[in-house]
Amino acid sequence: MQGLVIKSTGSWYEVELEDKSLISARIRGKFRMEGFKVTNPVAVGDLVDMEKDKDDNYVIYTIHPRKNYIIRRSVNLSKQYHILAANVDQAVLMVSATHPKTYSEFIDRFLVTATAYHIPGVIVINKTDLYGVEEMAQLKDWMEIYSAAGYTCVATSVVSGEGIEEVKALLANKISVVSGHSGVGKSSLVNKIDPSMNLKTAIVSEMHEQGKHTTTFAEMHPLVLGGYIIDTPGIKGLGLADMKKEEVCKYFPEFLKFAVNCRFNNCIHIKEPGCAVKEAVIAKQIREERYNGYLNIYHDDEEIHYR
Ligand SMILES: Nc1nc2c(ncn2[C@@H]2O[C@H](COP(=O)(O)OP(=O)(O)OP(=O)(O)O)[C@@H](O)[C@H]2O)c(=O)[nH]1
Ligand SMILES: [Mg+2]
Ligand SMILES: [Zn+2]
Repeated sequence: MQGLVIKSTGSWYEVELEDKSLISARIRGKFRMEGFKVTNPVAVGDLVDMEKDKDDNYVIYTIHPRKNYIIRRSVNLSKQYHILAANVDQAVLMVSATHPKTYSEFIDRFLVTATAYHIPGVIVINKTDLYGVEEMAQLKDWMEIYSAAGYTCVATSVVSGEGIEEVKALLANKISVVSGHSGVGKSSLVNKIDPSMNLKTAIVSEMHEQGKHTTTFAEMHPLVLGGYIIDTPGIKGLGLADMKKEEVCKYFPEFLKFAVNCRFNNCIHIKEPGCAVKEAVIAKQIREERYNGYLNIYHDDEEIHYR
């Protein structure tokens, strides 16, 4: 019997069967992940095979191969990892030009992480009803910059209804992780597209700030339009990706087609001679903001942990 794990408490898993009914299951035996130790072998988003034991309890005995997963260190600097979610179709970052303002640096970081996880990034720019001239210019810039980089962008307002149908279409029948700073309107947007969700606001997230030694378990909320929203208190910025400094440029998709023409094949587009990426920035084929975003991330060791 096959099912989709939609909630995990550590020892029990809530699994949705093909007929949409929910059951509780345990795991049997050891599940190993190659390369690193994990604190939770099964995560939300996992497709699993189960059978009933002699007491009629469901037992998970196989996890299907994952197309991707989001992990974080279970405790800062420890060697153990916690899998937050598996088989994610898209990582949606909700931002706003005001109340609160999201900084482009944060968006670039988020996209690097999502891209490194092989999860398509989507930017939802909310609260357009509050935008004046300056914020409208920011909105236009973001739309241009991130669309050109290959990411889907939508402008929305929970108040005016702008973009809501577009968001519905984006979320339908997909597993989406929704992130963004506190107050940008994540819960409001989700409640708007699916009033049955009735998501709590503000309070929840405060208790699970990043860096604390709490193990947070994600939960998938089924949408009436089909698909699921994963709202994980603790991964507002998708957590941290482990990568070498030199790898960061690989996760700026719009650099790649130019990078093949760099003189050195290990060019990281910082100060190498004959760098086609830097030439493309000068020729305005790559947005300067994105290149600067890259430099910021490259030179900053704080949020992304380098190996
Ligand atoms: N004007 C305006 N206000 C909005 C919009 N979307 C949300 N809000 C308001 O912004 C505030 C924060 O919204 P929430 O949905 O709680 O934000 P959140 O992203 O879920 O915040 P956390 O749960 O703390 O991470 C609420 O007062 C909402 O009513 C919008 O499009 N326009
Ligand atoms: Mg919320
Ligand atoms: Zn280069």
